[in-house]
Amino acid sequence: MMANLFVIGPAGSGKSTFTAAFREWMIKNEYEAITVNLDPGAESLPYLPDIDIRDIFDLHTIMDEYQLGPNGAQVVAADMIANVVEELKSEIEGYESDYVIFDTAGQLELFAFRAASKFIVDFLGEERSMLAFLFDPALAKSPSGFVSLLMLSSSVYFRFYRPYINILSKVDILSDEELQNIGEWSQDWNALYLSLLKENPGMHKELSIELFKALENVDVFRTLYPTSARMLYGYEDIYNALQMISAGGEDLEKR
Ligand SMILES: Nc1nc2c(ncn2[C@@H]2O[C@H](COP(=O)(O)OP(=O)(O)O)[C@@H](O)[C@H]2O)c(=O)[nH]1
Ligand SMILES: [Mg+2]
Repeated sequence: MMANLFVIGPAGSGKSTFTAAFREWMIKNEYEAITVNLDPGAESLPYLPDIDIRDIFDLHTIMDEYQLGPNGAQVVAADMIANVVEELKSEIEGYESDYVIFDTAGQLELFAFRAASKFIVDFLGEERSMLAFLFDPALAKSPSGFVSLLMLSSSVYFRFYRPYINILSKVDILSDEELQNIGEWSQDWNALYLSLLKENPGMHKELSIELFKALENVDVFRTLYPTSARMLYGYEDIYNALQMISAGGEDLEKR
């Protein structure tokens, strides 16, 4: 059984650090996992990727070749990954690893909202691909930020239409109270609705309860898995959740 996990989230939400920490947790627990860096613009990474898109092409060459600045080059690079998926796929297959963790481009929209990415996910194994969407505490700790992340996470789901889990990163920087609030909002639309009104009392005019009920109907209120890379905390629950999704509850064989 093989699984592909695509790590997605806003810039700075902790994707690369999550990739490093989850890999480390897996190896420690004697599971096989490899990492793939899909961010051609990564300056430095907190792990040594087994497979690295930067070995195939790099941003500076694209900037020179197409006369683009760094932002334009990032967009071109995001699309260019689609041209090298066969190469990526055979490299990945060479590892025969159960788990493949993909770290995606710093800016979420470069991965989530470019046509190439859906193709890449499907080509690399539609049936075995899952998404992990990271919630950055800096945004998630306010009700309005939390709602934004929920919607962004479901946009990504609609884009790829693969099973996904929501992950709260960097919980070591949150107070107990903040953590508790976030936990409630993630499960209970009414708690979120009330907190949002408290934050922006004027909002009651526009904010319809129907919106929240509709969000609940598309299953956005779900477990938000707390993690901290700094404390190597939370990865077992994530692993178990992914196993439930990918193998119908089966445990991976130990090496
Ligand atoms: N305190 C703390 N900081 C973290 C954690 N995970 C990531 N960070 C920091 O958050 C920043 C962004 O992380 P990075 O993985 O580069 O985010 P990316 O842009 O989504 O890949 C870096 O400064 C990380 O050191 C964590 O669990 N705890
Ligand atoms: Mg990164």
